[in-house]
Amino acid sequence: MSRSFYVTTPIYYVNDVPHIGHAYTTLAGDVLARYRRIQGDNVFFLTGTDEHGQKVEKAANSAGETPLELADRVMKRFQALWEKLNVSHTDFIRTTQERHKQGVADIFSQLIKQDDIYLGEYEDWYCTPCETFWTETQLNEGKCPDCNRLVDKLKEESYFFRMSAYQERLLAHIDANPDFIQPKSKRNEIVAFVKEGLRDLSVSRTTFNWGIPVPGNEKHVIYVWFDALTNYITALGYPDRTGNFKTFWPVDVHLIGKDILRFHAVYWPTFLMAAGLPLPKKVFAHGWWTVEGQKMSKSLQNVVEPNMLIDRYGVDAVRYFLLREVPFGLDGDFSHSALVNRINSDLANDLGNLLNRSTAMICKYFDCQLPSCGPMSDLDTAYREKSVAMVQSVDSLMSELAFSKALQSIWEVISAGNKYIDETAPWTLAKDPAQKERLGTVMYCLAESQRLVYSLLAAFMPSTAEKGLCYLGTEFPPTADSLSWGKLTGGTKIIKAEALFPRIEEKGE
Ligand code: ME8
Repeated sequence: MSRSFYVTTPIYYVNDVPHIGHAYTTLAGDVLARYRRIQGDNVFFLTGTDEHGQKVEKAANSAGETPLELADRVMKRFQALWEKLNVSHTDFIRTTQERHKQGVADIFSQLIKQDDIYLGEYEDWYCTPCETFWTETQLNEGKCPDCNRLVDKLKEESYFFRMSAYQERLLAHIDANPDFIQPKSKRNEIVAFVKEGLRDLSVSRTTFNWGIPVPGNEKHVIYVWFDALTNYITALGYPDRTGNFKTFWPVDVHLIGKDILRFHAVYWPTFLMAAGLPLPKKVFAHGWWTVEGQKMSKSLQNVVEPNMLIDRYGVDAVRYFLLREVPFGLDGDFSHSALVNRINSDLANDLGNLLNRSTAMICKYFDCQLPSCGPMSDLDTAYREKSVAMVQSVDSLMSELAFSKALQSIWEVISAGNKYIDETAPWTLAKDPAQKERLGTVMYCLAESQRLVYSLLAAFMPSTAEKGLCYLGTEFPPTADSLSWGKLTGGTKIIKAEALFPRIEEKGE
């Protein structure tokens, strides 16, 4: 039976349109999902939209729409972008869907029943953009410590979740599961935060209506983060515990940005503990993108719109750039010139040229029929070993979510391929009929190594990989079985490749 693998992205707020930050997390999820599928896993890849809460209600009011009209409109923009980015999600959940609302109400009722949620009164500072309560001491000169905006004083009757009761269990869990929160620096931040003491958490609001009503007390709506986090199980059919829930829970990895780590590494696990459900295996917080050195923001008008990037540079160049440029987990900077540099050097020069040169030679010297592999020289063996080692190293790097390093290790083999051509000098071999078999072996090694390269790239750049594999006479998508040396057979029809990535002759902006 195949292994099951469940990966999620955050569900994005519909008060903002998608930008490269959202695209980044979703692409990371897609690459992981595609990679696990190649490995033969039964994959569930979830994304969606977070449609409740005061923030969405306010945005709808100022746009002159109902919150649901706003959600319907913006949700479609997310879906359209995921399609354009070639994202292969299994499901797209909206928090306004019945399946979700019922699941949230169910878990909330359960926690009320067992007294993990109780009715009390709240007085504290509230940051609406962040949908977060702060105590007086947490404020930064009277402002929200996360976004530095003004906060409001709120006093309201509220349901509370007994988060304080789970503090020690959470610390013990983090301690016993070193991989639970990643990267490590973030794990340390969370441990320090929890050790300072967890307060009970306000999990309902009475000051606005746009949310899921508290079962049995409709004056209250459920706190948007309680509502949103629960999507990860309602999408699997919870409270029904058969079917997808049984197959996929606990989740293998929640991919998130570092801005929402506390919700995923403190609130969510304690909700799950209270509900008697297993905790996520891993929560991975990636870094933050700035743009040309500045924070991306509407007011600076520097928000990078992914549709524009895709139209200008192509979907696979964008996918490659975002995952290659910055080690997953660190902050990074987006600039057009860096993107153009990557396209010209990594994609056009290294990757594209190697395929062009190799397929052109196979067509020229062997009439587009792949020759068989004859006896191998030391050069050939070294090239083969490097290619085989790449498959192993990508596998272990992917399990660490080290996307950029995985791409680097693929590119080492691409560079080795270009060097191999220079060292074996096929054009010289071609002049001597006695070297025909030797020439054939070199061509075989080039094709076979690149078959492995494109098979691994299928996770990162699916359409490029499909083209590459087609030129090499191989089927797409690749399978785990195809990830070993020697699968191409002599006589395979090779197609002379077109340029996969034409050079971009523009100055970066
Ligand atoms: O927080 N760099 O939704 P959201 C990198 N609805 N990633 C970025 C980014 C940037 N500059 N900007 C945004 C929410 N992101 C909640 C989540 S989950 C149960 C509820 C990405 O629309 C990153 O993944 O504000 C971040 O965590 C997410 O978008 C926040 O999206």
